[in-house]
Amino acid sequence: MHIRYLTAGESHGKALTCIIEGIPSGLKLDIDLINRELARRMKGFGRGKRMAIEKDRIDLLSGVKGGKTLGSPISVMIGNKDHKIESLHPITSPRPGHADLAGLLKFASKDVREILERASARETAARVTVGSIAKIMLAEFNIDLLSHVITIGKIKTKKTTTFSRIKALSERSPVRCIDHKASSLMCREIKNAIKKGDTLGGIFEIIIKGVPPGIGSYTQWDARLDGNLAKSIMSVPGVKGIEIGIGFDAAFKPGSLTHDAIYFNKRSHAFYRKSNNAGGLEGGVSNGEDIILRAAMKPIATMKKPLNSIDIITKKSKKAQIERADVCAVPACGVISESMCAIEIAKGMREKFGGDSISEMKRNYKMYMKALKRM
Ligand code: EPS
Repeated sequence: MHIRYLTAGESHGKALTCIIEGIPSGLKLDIDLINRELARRMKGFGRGKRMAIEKDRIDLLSGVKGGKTLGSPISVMIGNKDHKIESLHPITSPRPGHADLAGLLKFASKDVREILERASARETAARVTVGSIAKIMLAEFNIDLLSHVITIGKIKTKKTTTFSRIKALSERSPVRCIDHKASSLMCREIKNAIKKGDTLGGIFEIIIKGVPPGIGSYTQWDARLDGNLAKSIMSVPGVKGIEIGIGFDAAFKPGSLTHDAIYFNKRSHAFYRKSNNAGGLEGGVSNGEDIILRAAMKPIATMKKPLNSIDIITKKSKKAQIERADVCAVPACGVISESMCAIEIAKGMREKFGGDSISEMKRNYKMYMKALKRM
């Protein structure tokens, strides 16, 4: 069965919920791991006061017995402590850069509140829940994902190291940046933005390790893994750009300096590359190398020093609404995008290896991996 999921819930409603279908039976769901992932999403220097109010934890409603998945739909709830949607005042000045104005026009509304409640990035807590379940399934196949921050505002890091070092170092940094010096400069940039009533964006990278060759397909446009990963990251609030491997740089290089020459290791009977400019994806299919993606997040649209807007009732000029919000959420955006990628890889793995139970799926996976060695 294919993996599909839906989320529901408003930012200040009773709860966020999600239903996930297509997770095989017999998978041990580590609730603490899911809650830890939710806590990772809430972290990062520059996040707003809401993060101090909430303590996101899941309430598992269905699809699990004795700690293991049943193969039936899994439904989950995350309660909102700041549940006050019915008592919140109406808002009439849309924030440029947010869904406010487009949403008002689309849904024939005169209250921005009716738009922002669902458009808020709070919804991503439900997506991280789905992503954590996907990660638990992927761990059965030794597939692991990480995210780390490369730029915030004008501060950049160029440092890179091994997967496990990046994973450990990014968790220790307040902005998920592996470079200690850049990390403190990024915090300083965020502090300056707070002082100015402004906000900041940045770039983060996702690395996915252990994906076998052959996930995704070029045989149909919507089966391409590169397209599906890009779409899933682009759907995270605030993301404005995405690249895979060397991405936009490939446009400036000749083919001879772009494509990754193919080698064969006789001892391990495996193909390999000495470079990974393709970011692990060729023809929309995983090629066995690490999958590498980078995404650009725009600065948060809610600002303490707001831009000009129009009161939608009087049509007179008015400053955009000031709301409690983050000043910089690039680290969180990386964590959410990890989850989005985990879901897409999990979907691809389910399509390739099928099965109804995790043991059947693993059996199919092992046979495929064995067959690759005989090629
Ligand atoms: C968020 C919860 C929201 C915002 C933020 C993300 O809570 P509140 O609006 O009550 O402060 O802090 O949302 C936005 C930045 C946005 O633009 O929508 C969360 O849980 O991630």
